[in-house]
Amino acid sequence: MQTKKYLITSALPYANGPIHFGHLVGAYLSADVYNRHRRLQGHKCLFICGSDEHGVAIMLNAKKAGVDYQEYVNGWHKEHGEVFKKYGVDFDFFGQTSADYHAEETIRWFKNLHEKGLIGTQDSQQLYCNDCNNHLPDRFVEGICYVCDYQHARGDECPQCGEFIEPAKLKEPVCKICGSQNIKEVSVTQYYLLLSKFHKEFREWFEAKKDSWRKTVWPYVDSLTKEGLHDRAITRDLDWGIDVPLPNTEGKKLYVWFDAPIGYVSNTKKYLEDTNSSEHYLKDWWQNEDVELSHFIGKDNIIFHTIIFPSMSMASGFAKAADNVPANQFLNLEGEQFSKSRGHYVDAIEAIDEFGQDALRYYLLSILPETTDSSFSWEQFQAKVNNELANNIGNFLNRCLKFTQKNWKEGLPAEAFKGFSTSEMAADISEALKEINLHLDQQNFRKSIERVMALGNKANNYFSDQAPWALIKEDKDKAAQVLAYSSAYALCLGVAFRPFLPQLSGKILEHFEKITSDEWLARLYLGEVAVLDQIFEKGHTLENEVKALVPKIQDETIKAKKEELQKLETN
Ligand code: B3M
Ligand code: ZN
Repeated sequence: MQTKKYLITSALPYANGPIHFGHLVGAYLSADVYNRHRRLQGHKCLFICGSDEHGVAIMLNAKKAGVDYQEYVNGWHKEHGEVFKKYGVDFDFFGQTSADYHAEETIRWFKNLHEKGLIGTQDSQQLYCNDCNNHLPDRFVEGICYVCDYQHARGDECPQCGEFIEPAKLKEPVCKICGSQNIKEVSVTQYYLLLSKFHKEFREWFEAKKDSWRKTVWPYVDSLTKEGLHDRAITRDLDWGIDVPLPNTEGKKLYVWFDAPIGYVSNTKKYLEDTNSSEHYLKDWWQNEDVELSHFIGKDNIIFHTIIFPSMSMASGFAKAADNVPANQFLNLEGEQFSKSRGHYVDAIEAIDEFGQDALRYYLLSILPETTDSSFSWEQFQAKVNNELANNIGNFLNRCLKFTQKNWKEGLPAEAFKGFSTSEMAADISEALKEINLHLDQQNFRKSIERVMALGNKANNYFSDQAPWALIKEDKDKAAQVLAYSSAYALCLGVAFRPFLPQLSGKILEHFEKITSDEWLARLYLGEVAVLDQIFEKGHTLENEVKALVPKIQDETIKAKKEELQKLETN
């Protein structure tokens, strides 16, 4: 197979609060699976993320917490890094947008676009608090929405009707910094990204994506951009953020959404430097047309990743525009939106410490909101983990490995494996592995994990149908063959699980460590079952102790989880 390069990004999480399941399924788990998958196929990948550390929401929360901005974002950056590690989301680099290297890269982009005439000034009416003397952009002000009358519309958008808000039009505005209603309108000059000038180039690029992008993404962006592109204010009067790199702009910072996506690029640069790579972040990656670039995001980030950042990239020439933007829909919790403030919320760290990576990755991947919103439910979590992962996969592996170890201490002989690689069963496995590859190539994650589970189901049925525990009493050689075939099946399952459940896969593959090589496993991953002949050439002995691979979740545990959630909600 021809090797390619893949640049994979996950939305930079705001360093502003805990990561929950909604985030994990939105932008991180599928990206991680895709990254592992492309590497297993032998391609060269970079998986880049980092904390998004500017913006008004962060400033408000840091003020509330009584710590300075840098200390505040550093705290969340550290915690998020730990969460990703626990969930096995294995970025090559997880940087910070408050770092100097990021400001440096962002300034290069700003200056370039400014020189090209794609950034210019416009005057607009903004709000200013007379009591605390702050400009009130974005979330610094709340008021009644002039479209739908919602009470808590913000200075940037109305969370109820989704309207893009002109702050000066908000009814009864309140300062979110000091609570004052003593607010005046001021005329302010800001810098704008003049996207309206880039419409033609944008559409040329965008229209070519029609057939390859998700049906939840392309038509939406199409409707937003058919007629024209809106110019966007990209500066704010704030004291936290990257300084506007032009004379006479004191007190002005770049808007968080201008610098955040550039974080993908700056973090790549920093990563290559830190690892003493001979590669150049632009020439070898971001400007390299042979690289496939995918942005993994939740649906609320579509506009910036499909319109604004691609336009900035193409106009500056600093980066290629995305090849794919596999945006996910939302995940709810027991049918309702996650909400930390209402207590409708699950602590992702507590959950993984209690249930482990395999159970949570499995369940979250199986309910990935790829085409429609989906919902996390504790009961369904238990049912899926117990019935599918434990009873089906875990049960098969346990039975197969334990039975082998007990009855063939000296190992299964080579003859017992003869014929497997050319059997119908092996052909079936090969087909499944190839299909899994294809689904993953196309970023269809739910279909791919369903296919792995179907493979596991077949293995379990084969084992039950052959009933080796009875067979061994009549014909030990025949029983040896059943166990050899089952072991080969187990190895294939271990390989199939690699991108999805790296821990479970590792525990399976450990039992075959002595007889497999990376190259053989890589070929098997692609569906080349002939390699099994080489792997089992001398038979197979299980040397390590066989432990239960997938623990079941007890009813009481789930009951406790549901009660905990209710308690939090009523508090
Ligand atoms: N931080 C929004 C979010 O976390 C934003 C993404 C930036 S990606 C460049 O939902
Ligand atoms: Zn105020």
